[in-house]
Amino acid sequence: MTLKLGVIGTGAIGQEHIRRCSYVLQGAKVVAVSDINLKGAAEAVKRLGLEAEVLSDGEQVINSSNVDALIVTSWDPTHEAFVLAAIAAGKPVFCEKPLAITAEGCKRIVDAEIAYGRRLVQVGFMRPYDQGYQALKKVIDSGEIGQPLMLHCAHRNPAVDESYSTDMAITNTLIHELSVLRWLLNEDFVSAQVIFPRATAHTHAKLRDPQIVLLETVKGVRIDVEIFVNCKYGYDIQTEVVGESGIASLPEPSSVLLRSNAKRSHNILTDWKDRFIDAYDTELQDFINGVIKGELTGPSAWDGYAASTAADACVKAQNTSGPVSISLPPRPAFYER
Ligand code: NAD
Ligand code: NAI
Ligand code: ISE
Repeated sequence: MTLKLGVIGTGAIGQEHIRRCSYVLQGAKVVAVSDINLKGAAEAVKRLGLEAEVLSDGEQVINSSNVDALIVTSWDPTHEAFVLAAIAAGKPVFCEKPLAITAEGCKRIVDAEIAYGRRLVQVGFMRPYDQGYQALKKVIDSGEIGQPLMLHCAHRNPAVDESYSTDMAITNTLIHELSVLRWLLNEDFVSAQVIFPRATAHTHAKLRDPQIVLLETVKGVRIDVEIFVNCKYGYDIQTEVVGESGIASLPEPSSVLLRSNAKRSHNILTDWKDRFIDAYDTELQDFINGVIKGELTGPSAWDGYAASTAADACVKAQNTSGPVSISLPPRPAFYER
């Protein structure tokens, strides 16, 4: 069976996901796309050599009788409505992070999916599919460094444009850590605090950059995450886990050690597309296989809701001096793995 996909949002990651579904992965083809920038969508279809219809809006893609499943890669504030419409149409949907801008929005999706009676939603949290994160989790779970006590993390992007605002450092960027660290430690967060160091001269009026987010988990693990989205030098993701008897760090992407011009050096990546390229392939193949088998097992709407519950607290903490508590209701049996 070839799964017929509709893609809503043909920007940076939309085009990347279309390319991988069309030329890298097995079992699917893109048959329809849409974007509020219709010209951009038409150009993307041409550039990527697709035989896909360009429809005038996302609703048309969702309700097209030719489309079996959806990929939502439009801007963050549009995700919730498209996912709810996909559930209403009874179609599986892979939605880029965040599932919705607020926990309230994610909860509406969780409620709609439970009412539908079967999992239809996978969220684009790709880091659990990354071999580096998998190796780090294996070390933690083996007990080799004892119980995790503290984590030091960094999420650095070279630059963002003027549409990126202070709250997006949480809802658009930190959301990856809010999700992957729950998975890595197998526990939820109880509080968040945000600290603003001296601002970089490379930021703009709407963005306080960098930020430090301090998180606490149910078992008392303390986590600091530096978010620095105009760091200039590269795209750099760091996670160091300090345990009772040792320290485990996320592996660096492999790169040749160069001795030249009186220096020893490694290249640093500059683009998120390259840093997790294999993980994006694996997460989407998992989605395609899951839809064909009728059983989705990747990051769920509940995972999207849990991450956004913590994100809500972080956004509140950006405007509060002390910690803000985080409270997640028990996971419904529907989402037990
Ligand atoms: P982008 O701005 O390059 O692309 C977004 C596209 O969506 C644009 O082409 C825009 O015209 C279109 N769009 C906006 N509203 C729309 C609507 N209502 N209907 C149809 N199309 C619409 O952004 P991007 O970098 O591709 O990011 C897209 C999404 O992917 C975001 O939600 C982002 O958070 C997510 N993302 C995730 C990762 C990751 O590492 N998982 C990386 C990049 C982006
Ligand atoms: P982008 O701005 O390049 O693309 C977004 C596209 O969505 C644009 O083409 C825009 O015109 C379109 N769009 C916006 N609203 C729309 C609507 N209502 N209907 C149809 N199209 C609409 O952004 P980018 O970087 O591709 O990000 C898209 C999404 O992917 C975001 O939600 C982002 O958070 C997520 N993302 C995830 C990444 C990951 O690592 N998982 C990496 C980059 C982005
Ligand atoms: C982008 O949307 C992503 O998801 C990238 O993975 C992240 O590093 C970046 O900060 C976001 O803007």
